[in-house]
Amino acid sequence: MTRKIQSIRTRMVSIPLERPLITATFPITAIDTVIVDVHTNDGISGLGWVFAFGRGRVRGIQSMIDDIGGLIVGEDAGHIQRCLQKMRNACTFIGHSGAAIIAISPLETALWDIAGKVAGVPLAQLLGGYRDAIEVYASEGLWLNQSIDELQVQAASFVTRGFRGMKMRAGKPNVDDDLARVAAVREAIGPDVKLMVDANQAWDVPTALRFIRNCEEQDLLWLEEPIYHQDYAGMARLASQSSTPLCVGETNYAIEDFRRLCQEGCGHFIMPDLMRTAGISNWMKVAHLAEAFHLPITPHLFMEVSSHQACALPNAVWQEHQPWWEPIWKEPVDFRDGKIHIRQRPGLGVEWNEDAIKEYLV
Ligand code: SMN
Ligand code: MG
Repeated sequence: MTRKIQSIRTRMVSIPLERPLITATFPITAIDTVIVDVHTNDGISGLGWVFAFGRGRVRGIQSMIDDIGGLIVGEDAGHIQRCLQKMRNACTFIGHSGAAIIAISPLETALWDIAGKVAGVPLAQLLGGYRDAIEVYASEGLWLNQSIDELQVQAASFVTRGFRGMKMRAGKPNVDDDLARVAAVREAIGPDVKLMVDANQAWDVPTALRFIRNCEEQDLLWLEEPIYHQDYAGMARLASQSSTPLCVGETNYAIEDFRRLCQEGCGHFIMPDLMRTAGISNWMKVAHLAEAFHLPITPHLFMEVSSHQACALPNAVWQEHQPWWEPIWKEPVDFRDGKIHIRQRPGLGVEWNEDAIKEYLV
């Protein structure tokens, strides 16, 4: 039976943060998000969302989603690859990265949600099924604008909440300050909790090497995006000299970019992002590509979707736990014992909290 895509609804919400966050490359004051619902002619609907920082930019992305989404109205909702190709082809002229690709992601994700509902199985199972829970690391804190005392208190609180890993940010003007902050967090959490550091592309190769040479005793699980994400040669040089594993990929878009990251030895962990891979299908291709290179993948953000993907993949490790969208869900993800457990519900298994959405609508 075919089921046609009948209509698409987009809404923009802005979820304010109690305290602005600082990363090495941009400040964050609110999570500006486009939420997307795709409806079929037999009453099944699927959802997706994307975000950026800055309402004007996000309004632009919403308008792209409205336009690109119009192209798949009338298509068979089960023809996900066909819809994806149609949407990508429509963007060839303006390019296969940035807002165009980001706009495709929630539409494609919603089609997978629909497919899961039609099959009556969780997305993790639809994608192949490997496990029912994935370990997560806390990522909602340890920002650059926190003092060392604040870092230590927050890091300890993550351990108390049951996290067995956490990620802190680096990229202070002086790299020795970063090293002191990492040492302070390690001291607060002890040797057994995994610690990751994200430099958000702030450094050049010599600065990254200075950090790497002096962080060895902190036993980091990975150092993320030490330098500019397109500097493949620099990443390969760093990776070959680094005693700390490197994690790369969250800012890359195309599967061809990921082929370079893998083939040229740019990192030890590959981190695909749901928005920048245009949704679930290409994200999974990146994960399978990494497997061919015997590299683990670790999902960037989007825990409500990517925990399903990770649970379908033998080479997935450590889902990022970032609860920015918790205020707009009816029910948060099932986080217990340091893991996200997949709920045995069809599709993504999440629903909007419409009352909350009304409150954040812009
Ligand atoms: C990150 C992603 C999105 C916004 C801020 C920080 C960071 C991460 O790179 O990996 O969580
Ligand atoms: Mg990152």
